[in-house]
Amino acid sequence: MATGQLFSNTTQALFYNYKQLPIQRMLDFDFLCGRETPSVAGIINPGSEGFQKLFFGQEEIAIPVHATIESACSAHPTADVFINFASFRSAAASSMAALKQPTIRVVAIIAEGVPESDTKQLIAYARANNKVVIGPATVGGIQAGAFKIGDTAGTIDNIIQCKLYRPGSVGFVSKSGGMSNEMYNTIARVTDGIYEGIAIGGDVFPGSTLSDHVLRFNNIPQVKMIVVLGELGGRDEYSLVEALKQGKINKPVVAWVSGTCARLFKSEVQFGHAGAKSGGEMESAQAKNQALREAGAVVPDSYEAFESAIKQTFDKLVEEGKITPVKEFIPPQIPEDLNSAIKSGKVRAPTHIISTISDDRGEEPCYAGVPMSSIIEQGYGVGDVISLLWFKRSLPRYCTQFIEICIMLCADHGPCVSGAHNTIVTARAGKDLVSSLVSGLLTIGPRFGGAIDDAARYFKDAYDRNLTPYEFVEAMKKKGIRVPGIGHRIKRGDNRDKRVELLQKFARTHFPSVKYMEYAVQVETYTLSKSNNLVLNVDGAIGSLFLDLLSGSGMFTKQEIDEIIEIGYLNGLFVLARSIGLIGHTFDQKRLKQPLYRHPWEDVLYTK
Ligand code: Q5B
Repeated sequence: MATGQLFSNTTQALFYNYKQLPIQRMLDFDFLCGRETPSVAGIINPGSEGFQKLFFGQEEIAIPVHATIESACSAHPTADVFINFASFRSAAASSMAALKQPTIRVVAIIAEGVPESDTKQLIAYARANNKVVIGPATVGGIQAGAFKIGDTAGTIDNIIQCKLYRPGSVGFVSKSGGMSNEMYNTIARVTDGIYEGIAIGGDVFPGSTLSDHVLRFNNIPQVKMIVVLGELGGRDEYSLVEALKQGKINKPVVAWVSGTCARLFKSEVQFGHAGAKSGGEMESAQAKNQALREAGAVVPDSYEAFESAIKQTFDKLVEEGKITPVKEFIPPQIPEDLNSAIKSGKVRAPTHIISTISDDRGEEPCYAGVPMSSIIEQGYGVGDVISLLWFKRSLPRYCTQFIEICIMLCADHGPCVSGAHNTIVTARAGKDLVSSLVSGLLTIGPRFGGAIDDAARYFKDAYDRNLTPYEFVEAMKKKGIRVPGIGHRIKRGDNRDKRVELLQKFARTHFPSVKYMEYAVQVETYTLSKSNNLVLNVDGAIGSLFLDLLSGSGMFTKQEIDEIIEIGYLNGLFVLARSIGLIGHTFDQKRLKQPLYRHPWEDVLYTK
């Protein structure tokens, strides 16, 4: 066990297991104390490497993250404190690994419930190698104005109130972390504050004991008086009694052992900590307080009188000229985190994204305000979900059914079409599902599958302007634009596209009006008179029929229809539908274990 100071304002730690809040609190404390270097040199997050962004005052810094204790120690050889935030299951193994590192001097173990046999091994190893273990089951400790372990002393507001941003004259050690926060406050009220405070933890076998730290404080010149808060259970306080009796401690010790109320209970009571149970008479709070009193410590009659006992002892030291109370100063202000400032209503910040179609913040996600459970319970289909997420409204059943028919009819059109071909070639090149799918989707455009929006645009414009099919087609020809939605590579006037017929049949039965579709059919009649392949294709059928859906359903204003057409919603139907087929083609090729595709030379015209 070390005999003097454990920390200074240049001490740096390695933090095991990434926990944003306690690390940020350490860095905020550093800033408050005016430290030049952050007290956390590195983070060990088993299995992952990189950097973690955190604030050091107003600036963001990148703290290196290491995958192993060994790599962290070799990267930061001057970081000699290991703060272990591992769970109780892995705390012992990681603490032992840290103790075995030559660069590590102090290990603080936060976890509660570490097996006692494991802790005993850690203690034995630490003592044999002159290292210090603080904990398990502790918040850690603090050297005021210099270094803080994890969550010790709580929030920045509390740290400022307890004046922990600058050193005082009191060395404090307790078992309980929670009570140490309370005592930092008490001590700040009646003395010039803490020099160093340690919570050894509430386990039966703490890594270091109350007396270990009291003896250490005795050797630190800046510590002028020592405050000890023990608790019932265990015999740790008796080694302090021995040290006092043997004259090893020459600074005033004010002590209190809590748990005097245990005698009010008829049976043995366990108070919070694993080690805090009354056991035999020797382990009672009363017996330990008496023994400490007899050994020369200042021990009040009750916890309530503890504060005044500390005050009297401090005042006496001031009177004797042994303490010159520190000059107060106002510590720098820590910028408040944006999130907490927003939460408390102190500031407002603009959002960066606006969304109107879905919300996952409540108990269940909602699509356009409709909760997931209603979607399922009321038997919504894919068409209804599309109508909520794309059109932000519930469309009548015949409309959502039409959407579903479009999806089903366009899901696939064999392996030879552009999209499927690309997907197949990509899958055979060994690429993953998403790459294969995307490579097929990228072929969708003005010639293949992606002519629905333009078909709707041009048919609407021509129909609304009362152009005859002849005027429309010839005007397009003059402009050198192929009529979107007309023409197909394999479909002919005498071999119509079955999909187009099915869509038309459904619409004629269910739609209130099919005026745009009928116009498209008239255009087809004219184009077929020019060439047998200039049929109304599936894109043209969907484009014209969707115009009928939008205008005939009464669910959209004229302005909304124009916006839908202008933005171009309708190619989305083909993209969505064809994804089903392209995924199928990917699986098919993988299942068939098809080799890399190479196009045959014979199929290429090599020419100059
Ligand atoms: N001509 C589709 O052309 C295709 C004309 C035209 C006026 C036209 C062509 C076209 C508009 C875009 C469109 C969607 C490229 C098609 C789909 C999904 C699919 C696919 C599948 C599936 C076919 C021969 C002569 C030329 C041209 C003239 C052609 N189209 N004139 N308006 N629209 N259409 N795309 O057969 O005088 O000889 O120079 O661009 O709606 O993609 O199954 O494969 O589900 O996967 O290569 O169904 O029509 O004809 O280029 O040799 O032209 O006709 O100007 O006249 P072709 P070309 P000329 S559905």
